[in-house]
Amino acid sequence: MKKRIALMMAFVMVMGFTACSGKTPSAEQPESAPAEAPAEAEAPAEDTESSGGLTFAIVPKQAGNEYHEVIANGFNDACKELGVTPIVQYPEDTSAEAQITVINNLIAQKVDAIAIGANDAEALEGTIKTAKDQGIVVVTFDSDTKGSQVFVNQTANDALAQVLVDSVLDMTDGEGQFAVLSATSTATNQNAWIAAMEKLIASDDKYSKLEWVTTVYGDDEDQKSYDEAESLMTNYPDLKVICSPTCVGYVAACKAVTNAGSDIKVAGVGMPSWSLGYVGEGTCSEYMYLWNPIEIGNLTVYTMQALLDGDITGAEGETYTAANGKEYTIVAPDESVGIYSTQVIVGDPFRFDGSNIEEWAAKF
Ligand code: RAM
Repeated sequence: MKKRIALMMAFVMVMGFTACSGKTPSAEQPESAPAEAPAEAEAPAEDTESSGGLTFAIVPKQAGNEYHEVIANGFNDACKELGVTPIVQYPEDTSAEAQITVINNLIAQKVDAIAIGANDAEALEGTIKTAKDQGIVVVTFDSDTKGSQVFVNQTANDALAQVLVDSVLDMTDGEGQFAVLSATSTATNQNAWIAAMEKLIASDDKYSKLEWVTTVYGDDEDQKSYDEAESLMTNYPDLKVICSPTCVGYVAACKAVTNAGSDIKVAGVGMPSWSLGYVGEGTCSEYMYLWNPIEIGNLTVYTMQALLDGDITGAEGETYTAANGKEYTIVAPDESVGIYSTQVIVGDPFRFDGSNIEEWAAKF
């Protein structure tokens, strides 16, 4: 048992170091940035309160998915700006158990605050309670779980559901079959977005001719996601659109339909740097959406600091000025789609197409 724990400690430490030493994407505003560009990271004001000697840890969903590495880079940058020591520790796999192991190690290290991109909506609750009982601040980002003090949500669920469903409506020309290619079946964020899409489709007649044939799970693994996209093409010969609300699934679907020479269109959220060549006129995906993952990492740190400083408790309706100078309001949970924590929203979904994808691919 001791040996197993020592091995796991070694794993998370190595992963932590690897992530910390990763390249930091530039967050400078390009001169030609579109008017409604994803929010840019801004230099925070000097922190004078409680940053001395603090250690903040981040536990993303998985190693090897650059989306999470970019968030971790934003986390590291903001920690540096506040004079906080950052720790980035990836779980061994995408199970809740692997995250629990990492969180227990962080509790033992007596860190001051932990941010979790949760792989399960409920299974981490007991471990989070242990952390909070010891005075550790716990927030979630990217994907929520029960027990978090605040969920730093990349974008409002309804806003994302709206652009995803409208993309499907547009790419199917208003009617026909589409399928969703998700990440893991327990990912809170994926399930929240899927639930919000279902609610939206049921609420408006203009979506009544869309046929949602199935939802499949690529587990945010490149090959599995590609294989799932191929199976969709085989199993549903009349399929018009694959909608993937995960960066890994989105680009895998783009590759699968392009390699097959299929007419199927791909909608969803993607990383600009991965999606070059697949987004724009004449490709499988005229446009896609995302937000600025660097800012998720930044705001996660600022929110942890605000909780530690006592500026907020995490209650709905509280407002705070983050270290980037922007004011944020804590909004209600959305239990109807599986979000149990109060939320702070990073920004709106931003549309990437042939006109701007190259510019943003240089950043993330
Ligand atoms: C994937 C992950 C992540 C999600 C992004 C958009 O990389 O599933 O949780 O938020 O895509």
